[in-house]
Amino acid sequence: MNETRRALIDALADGPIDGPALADRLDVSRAAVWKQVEALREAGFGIESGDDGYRVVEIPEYGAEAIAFGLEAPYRIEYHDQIGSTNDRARELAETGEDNLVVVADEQTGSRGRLGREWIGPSGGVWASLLLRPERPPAEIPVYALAAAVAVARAAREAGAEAIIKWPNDVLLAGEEPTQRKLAGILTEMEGEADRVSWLVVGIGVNANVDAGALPDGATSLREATGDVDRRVFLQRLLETFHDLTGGDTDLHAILDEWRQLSATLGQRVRVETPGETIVGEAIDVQFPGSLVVRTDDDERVVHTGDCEHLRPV
Ligand code: BT5
Repeated sequence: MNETRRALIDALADGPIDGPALADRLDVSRAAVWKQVEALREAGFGIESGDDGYRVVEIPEYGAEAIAFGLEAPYRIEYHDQIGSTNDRARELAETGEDNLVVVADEQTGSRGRLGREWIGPSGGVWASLLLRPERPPAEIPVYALAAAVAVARAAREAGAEAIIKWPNDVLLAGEEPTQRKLAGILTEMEGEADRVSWLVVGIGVNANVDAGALPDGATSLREATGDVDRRVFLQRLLETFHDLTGGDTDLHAILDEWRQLSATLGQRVRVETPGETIVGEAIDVQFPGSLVVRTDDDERVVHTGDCEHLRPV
């Protein structure tokens, strides 16, 4: 989507506006405004022109323009009906210098989980990868994944689903264990030097309007929990929360408190498989930038990375 299109969408989202005012605001000719309005109509928008100017009366269900319409976060959207992996596409765009961009797809045919695992991404999900260039050291990056989990959980709760977070950043739907099932996963990838990130891709996969039968065992979807959601609104809320938590000079430490409030891991007995060992104990806290503090029989351990399983109390 080009700059003029995005500016037009932003202007129309603010309310009715007439052609001359639009031409002024977009700094283009009235003919160019008309052409862009026609393009939006072709993209599925209902736009009436009345006495007070152009007015949007219908927004398409999903797609780049629909997601951008009314979005209160500074991201551009690239949309695909089908793609291999939104993370792969975002990484490709990172090489071209892009920033503050979100790659969104309806369906993924080659999406990835962590550690080379497969992610199933059928049509109807919310599959999105944010490409960012935060001016932060790489050591702080894990907290971005926590922020993404908070953003997903909040959007899911707004949609009526009782979402909780399992360390580090799986979003589950609450229920009696072991029936807590996975609603969403997050995969962050980055490139940088010791003291500065070059690019960061935050890949977010939410099983939204998807049949549970299309997902692996242990997975669930918003369709199963609450019925279908408006993916446009869901993704907008998610992106807005993520931006509130991480944008500009925000204090990233504040993310931890938000995470604690939504986490189902704290206070639980857990087994964490780290690359080197297995740690069993009670999860007592999370520490910046996202490490889990586990009290074992012998001492307290700070775990930076691993797969976590909630255990029944002994
Ligand atoms: C994750 O990995 O949970 C991170 C998933 C990130 C997916 C997003 S979608 C947009 C972006 N583009 C990508 O290519 N990826 C990101 P992990 O914790 O490793 O969990 C992977 C495991 O979850 C798999 O081994 C399966 O057991 C299970 N799984 C696969 N697809 C699933 C799904 N749709 N819902 C729930 N669980 C799933």
